[in-house]
Amino acid sequence: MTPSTPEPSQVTYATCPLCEATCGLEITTTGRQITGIRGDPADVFSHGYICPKAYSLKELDADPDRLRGPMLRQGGQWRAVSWDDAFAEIARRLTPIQQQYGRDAVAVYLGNPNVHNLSGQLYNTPLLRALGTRNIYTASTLDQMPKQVSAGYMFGTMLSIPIPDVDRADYLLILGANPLVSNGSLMTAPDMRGRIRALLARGGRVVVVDPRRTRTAAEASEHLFIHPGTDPHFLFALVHTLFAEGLVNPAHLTEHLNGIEELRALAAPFTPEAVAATCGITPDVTRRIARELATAPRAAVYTRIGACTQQFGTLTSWLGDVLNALTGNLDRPGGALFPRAAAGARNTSGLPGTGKGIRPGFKKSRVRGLPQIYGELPTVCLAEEITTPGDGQVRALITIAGNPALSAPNGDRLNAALGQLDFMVSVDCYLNETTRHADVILPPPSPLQRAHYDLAFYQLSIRNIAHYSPPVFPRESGQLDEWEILLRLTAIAAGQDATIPAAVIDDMVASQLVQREVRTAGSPVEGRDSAELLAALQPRRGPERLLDFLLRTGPYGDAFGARPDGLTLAQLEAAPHGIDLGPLQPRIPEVLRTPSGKVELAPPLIVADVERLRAALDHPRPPVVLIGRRDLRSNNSWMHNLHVLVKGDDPCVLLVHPQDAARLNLAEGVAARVTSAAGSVAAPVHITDEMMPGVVSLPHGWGHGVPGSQMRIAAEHAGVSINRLIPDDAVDPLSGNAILNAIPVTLAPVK
Ligand SMILES: Nc1nc2c(c(=O)[nH]1)N[C@H]1C(S)=C(S)[C@@H](COP(=O)(O)OP(=O)(O)OC[C@H]3O[C@@H](n4cnc5c(=O)[nH]c(N)nc54)[C@H](O)[C@@H]3O)O[C@H]1N2
Ligand SMILES: Nc1nc2c(c(=O)[nH]1)N[C@H]1C(S)=C(S)[C@@H](COP(=O)(O)OP(=O)(O)OC[C@H]3O[C@@H](n4cnc5c(=O)[nH]c(N)nc54)[C@H](O)[C@@H]3O)O[C@H]1N2
Ligand code: SF4
Ligand SMILES: [Mo]
Repeated sequence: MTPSTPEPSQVTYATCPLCEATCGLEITTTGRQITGIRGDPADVFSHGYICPKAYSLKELDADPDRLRGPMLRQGGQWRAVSWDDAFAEIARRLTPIQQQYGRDAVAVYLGNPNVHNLSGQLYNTPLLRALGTRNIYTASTLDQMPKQVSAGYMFGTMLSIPIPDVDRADYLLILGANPLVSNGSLMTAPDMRGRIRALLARGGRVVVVDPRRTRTAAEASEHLFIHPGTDPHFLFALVHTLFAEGLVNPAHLTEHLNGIEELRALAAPFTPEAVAATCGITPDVTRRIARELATAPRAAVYTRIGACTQQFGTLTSWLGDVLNALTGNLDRPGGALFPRAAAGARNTSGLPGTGKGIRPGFKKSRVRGLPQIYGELPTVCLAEEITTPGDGQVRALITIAGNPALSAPNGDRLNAALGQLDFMVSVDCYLNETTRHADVILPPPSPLQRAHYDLAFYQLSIRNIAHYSPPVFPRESGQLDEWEILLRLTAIAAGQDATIPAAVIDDMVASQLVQREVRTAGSPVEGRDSAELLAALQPRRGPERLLDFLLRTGPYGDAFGARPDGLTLAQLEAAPHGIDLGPLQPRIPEVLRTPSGKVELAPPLIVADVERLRAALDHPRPPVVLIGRRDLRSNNSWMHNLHVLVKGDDPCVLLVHPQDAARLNLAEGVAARVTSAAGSVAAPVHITDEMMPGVVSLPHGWGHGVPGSQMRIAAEHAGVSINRLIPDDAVDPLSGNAILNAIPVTLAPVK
């Protein structure tokens, strides 16, 4: 035997793509083996911070259940096929459906990991255009759509979302978020625990409003229980108090605001006394919080998913920013500011200070008539669009990085609907609860085999950051990158030859992007020759070419020579720990894209919904309501096949307050039957006074082990799906967003 020379070990710096925090990782490898994953201490943003999910990337990469090649289902059996055969089959089945029933017959569902993936960010749009369907559904209407709508009306683009300046604030009012567990959302901020501790150490205060005493609440200066779904009443009472006590002081913003006097009138009915019983917060506490917010030197109100996924999600999202404006904290350091992202932000493109604003969609969903918002229909409509016969019925579905079978309301109904499709394609790495219904599955490479740049999250970040990371491992030979999969689907969707190589369509996508930009008024390359710019991007291809273009035409970019020291992708490649572009800076009025060029504090469609809110003050409260929660070692529905994350205590338990448990005869560790208008599940009870009495909680993303799925470890830790309990008949009307919290339920011990 000859002694083998040990392979040299190598270090790659990568951005963790799993959540919004964008932590820098230092990944050590030997050949195709990962020998270490740790936080990158030199990362300009995360400084070495990571959470337990980062380690799971190794297991995710190695997971034998993760699909490595295309799969085709025939006669109830799955078999591995070549890429060409997979695309040929898709063309054979999809095109006739488009031809016979029209473009709307093909629906698309885009899931959350698309926003964590350069391919999804850059190449879903060409596919959607080629499909030409109005049946576009995404996880956004299960999540942040209300915030996008309120931001759009107030500031002019959907991602102009004011971000709390956590590192400089003296006071934070947090509603419906648990960033110590979720690691932050619509607030990219690695190590929120450290940042909150620093805020408290400099004498600041953090107040958390939540029906559950969460980890974030436990870390805060004060926690207020609130009845689920009543945040807008509480926030309106704060607005009311500011006006009543002469505490409204927009300061530097005054000349940039429209609608202050309208707000005063709108807030009139919402006195602290009027909302007290509804919210479960006493008038003296409400007044004190209003005064604290108004008098803190630098404060921010932050609302997140618990505040979005409720009956009045858009009003709640709006009121948070109204408070930021009325207290003069909007757009000032230490308050809530707009990031200035290096690439891809609408609020850095075109002419500054004014724009078209946003308008609600003209198109409506076929069955229920709910409005299309930002080109999307509400995901709660998907099942009925599949099952209701008639012109425009959905007959085929493409899911990309989504698991609506577990993540969307009324899971039983949606699962039945998915089973009824004529044809379904999933771009996905697992054979799971959703993709088991597919006819063809096209798997992307492992997250460690692709480059990364957080196009979305740097638009929502507490500092301006730019960080590109290359793949840790090369792809296996023959494996397509996800953008190549999407472009081959694009060709099929456009009715073209299924064998057209991705590179050909990629050239068209790049050329269209460049041509659009040179025609954009206010662009740093306005009027330039697009052929010259395309040549300057050589020899890059795929996401790197598009990203380089977005960076170079972005606010820090080199504008292809016009700003010689400006940013390029090459500079990011030379900075493996990222580039810090500094703290957030005031951007009003330049950031605005409203037709008036002002911040619209009282947008007409939002104002029109206030009467519904006032009427809700008189509604009786159900005895028990259900809310969701997140767990640190979990990520929505799809990382439960990784032993490192699921070992230990069962996270899928029903949290119940001791008083409720006693009243309803529920015992610790014993299953309770939870029943709602939509369905019924049984889950083990955990009794804890961290819940508000009358409120119970289940996490989402569980309910594995269903027939036909192939995730062995997840099946051993199946849990139950909360979304079997969540009705799909009601939405926040302004955003079409699902209502996932404050669901009336009854509880009974399982005999
Ligand atoms: N009741 C209740 N329901 C909820 C929520 C809640 O709080 N309560 N939260 C909602 C929220 S905020 C969200 S974002 C949604 C999430 O809802 P979804 O986006 O529908 O579901 P995920 O669980 O994120 O599933 C992601 C899917 O993408 C696949 N995947 C992972 N990485 C990749 C990749 O790189 N490429 C591709 N092509 N596929 C990949 C996974 O295998 C999985 O099938 O759930 C929502 N549902
Ligand atoms: N570990 C982990 N991290 C994640 C995810 C995950 O699944 N696991 N998912 C990622 C995704 S897709 C997202 S969108 C983000 C979400 O990030 P966050 O918004 O921080 O999400 P949660 O941790 O669910 O926190 C929501 C909080 O709202 C509370 N809540 C529920 N109903 C109400 C209500 O009516 N009013 C108020 N005031 N509070 C309410 C819940 O008790 C909970 O504490 O997290 C991301 N990060
Ligand atoms: S906090 Fe998010 S980005 Fe950071 S290591 Fe954990 S999963 Fe990755
Ligand atoms: Mo989400």
